[in-house]
Amino acid sequence: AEDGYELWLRHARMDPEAAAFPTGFMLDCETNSPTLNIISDELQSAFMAMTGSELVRHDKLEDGTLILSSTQCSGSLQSDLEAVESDEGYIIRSENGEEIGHTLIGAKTDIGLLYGVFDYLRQVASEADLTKLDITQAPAIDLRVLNHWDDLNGHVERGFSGESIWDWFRMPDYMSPRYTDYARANASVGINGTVLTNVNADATVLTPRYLEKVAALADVFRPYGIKVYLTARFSAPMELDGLETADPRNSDVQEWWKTKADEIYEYIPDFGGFLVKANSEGQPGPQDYDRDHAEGANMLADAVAPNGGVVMWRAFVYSAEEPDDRVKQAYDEFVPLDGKFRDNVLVQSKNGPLDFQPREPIHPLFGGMEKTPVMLELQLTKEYLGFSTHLAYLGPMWEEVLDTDTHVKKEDASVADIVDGKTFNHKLSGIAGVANIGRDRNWAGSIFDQANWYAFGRLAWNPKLSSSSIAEEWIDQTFDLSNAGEETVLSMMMGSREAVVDYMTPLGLTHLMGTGHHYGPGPWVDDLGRADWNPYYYHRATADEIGFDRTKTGSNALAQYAKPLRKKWSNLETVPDNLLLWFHRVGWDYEMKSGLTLWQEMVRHYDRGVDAVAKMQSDWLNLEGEIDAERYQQISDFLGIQHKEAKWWRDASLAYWMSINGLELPEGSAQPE
Ligand code: GCW
Repeated sequence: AEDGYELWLRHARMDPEAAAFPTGFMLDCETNSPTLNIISDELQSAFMAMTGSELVRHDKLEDGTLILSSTQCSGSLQSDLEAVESDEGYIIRSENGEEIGHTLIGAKTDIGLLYGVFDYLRQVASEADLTKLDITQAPAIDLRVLNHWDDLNGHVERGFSGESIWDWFRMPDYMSPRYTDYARANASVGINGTVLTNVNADATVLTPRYLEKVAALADVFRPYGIKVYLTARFSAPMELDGLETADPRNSDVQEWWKTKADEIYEYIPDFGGFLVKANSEGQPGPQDYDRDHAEGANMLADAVAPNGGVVMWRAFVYSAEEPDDRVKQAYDEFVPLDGKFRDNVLVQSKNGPLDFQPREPIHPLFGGMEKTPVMLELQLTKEYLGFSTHLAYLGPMWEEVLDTDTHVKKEDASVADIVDGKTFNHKLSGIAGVANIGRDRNWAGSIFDQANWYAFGRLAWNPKLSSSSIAEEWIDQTFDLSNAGEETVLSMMMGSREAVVDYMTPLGLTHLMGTGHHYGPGPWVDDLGRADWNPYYYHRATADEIGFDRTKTGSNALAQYAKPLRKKWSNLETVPDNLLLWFHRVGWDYEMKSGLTLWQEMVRHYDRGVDAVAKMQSDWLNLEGEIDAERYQQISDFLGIQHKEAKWWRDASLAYWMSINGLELPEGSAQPE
C-alpha cells in the first residue's frame, strides 16, 4: 500500500512511448565521490521505476545518452558554467546534433550536479519535452535550512507528525536508513542545512556524547550537500561547566564558547553554526546581563568564525514586561543594533511581527535593517493552521509574504529581494523553515503537509517561483492523476489557506486560538497571566467596536513600515479588508467595501470558510479510484475532521462575538448546528 513514505520521489510508472527517455547515462570523466555514487543510484532507480528498464551506465557517448559532468569535467558546458554564480548551480541542455541526441547536465560541483539530476527527474515527471531542455539554475538564497524544534527526549515542540526522527538513544551505533531518505528528500528540493534541535535549547547537545551522534548524522547528510547546525543555549557555560555567569563580556565565557566551537569542529569539520533564541519566552540571553543582542550574537559569531560558521540570531523576542503592543518589540530592539553585528551573523525573523498566524502583514524588520542580513523564518508545521489534520497549502501565504513590497527602495525591495540579499547587497542570505517532519510513515502527518515541505525547499531555492507552479510540480510527482484530477487537486490546494483564514481569523483578526494547544477556537479566554497571552489583547471586542488600532491614534506600530506601506495601511479607504482589524478598530456596523456591515461581512467569511472545506470534501470524492486507497482514505478522513472543525470554529467564534455585540446572525447565513 502507498502510505506516503516516498514523498514526491515516487517516480510513478510512465508510458514508455510518452517521452524521449535517455538510453543510458555516462559520467563525463573518471571521477568518484560519494555524491556521484548517489547520483548514479538515483538515476538508475528512478528510471527503473518510471520505465521498467535499466538505465545503463555507458563509458562512451551513444545516441540518447545523458551526460553528467561535474567539477573539472564540464566539457562543452564549461564556459556557460563559469557564468553561473553559485557553486550549487547547474545547467541542463538538450543537444540535438545531426545524429546524436543527448542531454547534458553540468555543474561546478558534485552537489550542483545532484541538484541538476533532481531537476531533470522533475522535468521527466512533469512530462516536459526532454529533447528541448535548456535550463540554467542557481539558488537565490545561500542558507536554505530546516529548523527542527526537536527535543533530546524525542518530543517535538509543535510537532504534529509523531516523535522526533532523531533517535538520539540509538545513535551513533545505529543510524536509521531514514536519515538517508531524509537527506535525499531535502536535497531533491535544494535544502542545504538542518538545525537538529529546538530553539528552546538544551545545552546537553553540546556535550561530547551528543556531538558524536551529531557527527554521525553530519556524515550521512554531507554527500547530499546538507550541513548540520545546532541551537546554542546561552547559559550553556554555566550549565555544562559550572561557570558563574554567561555574560558575553566575561572573558572566561568568551573562552568557553571558543573552546566549545573548536571542539564541535573536531567532530564536524563542516559544522554550519548556531541558531539562538535568546531573551524570549524565558530563554536566557545577553539581556540577563544588561548586554544587547549584538553583544550576545557576536560572542558566538567570533567562536565559530575561524571555522567558517555562522550565527542565526532570532528576532522572535518578547520580554517579561507587558508591552503596549507586542508586535512592535522586535523592531524596537533590533533596528538600533543594525551595523553592530559581525558579518557572520544573520538576524532571523518570522514572516510576520506576531507569531505564524494564518495571516499577518510582513514583519517590519524586512527592510528595517540595512546592514544586517535578515533571514526569513517560515513555519511548515502548522501550529496555528489546524496542525496536520487541516489541509492548508502554505505556498500562497509564503508567496504573499515574499512578494510584498517593503518600499524601502524604489525597486527591488520585495521581501524576497531583502531576504536573498539583493536590496542591500548582502553577501550572506538565508531562509529557515520550522520543520513539519516526524516519525510518521508519511513524514509530515498528512500527505498534503508534504507539499509544504516541498514548497519551502523550492521557494528557498527561488523565492520568485509562483506557489501554483510549485503545487503543480508537487502534484505531478505525488499522484498520477488525469488532467481533470490534477486541476481538482490544484484548486483545492490553492484555496485551502484562505479557507483557514476565513473560518479561524477573518478580516485581520488574529490569535484567537485556544491557549496552549493553539488548535481550536478560544477568543473568549481572558484569564491568562499576561495581557498579551489573552486573545482579547488582539481583538479588543466590545459591544460597539472590534480591532486593534495600530495607527497614530493607537499603538502606532504602523510607524515601523516605510511610508508607502504606512500610508496604505493606515487609511481605511486603502487598507485591504484582509488586514482591516489588524490595523484598525471599527464599529460592528462599519460599512465595508462590499456595502455590507463589518458584522455581516465577518459572518460571510466564516460561512465561506466552512463552505470551502465542504467543497474540498466533495471535490475529493471525485478522485476516488484515481488515487491509491490508503492515501485517498486518509485525506478523505482528514477533510472530514476539517469540515467538522471549521464549523466548530465558526459556530464558537460567532457565538462569542454575538455574546459581546448583541447582534443576530444576518439573514441568509448558515445556522449553527
Ligand atoms: O509560536 C511560538 C510557539 C512556541 C515556540 C515559539 C518560538 C519554540 O508557540 O512553541 O517555541 O513560538 O518561535 O520560539
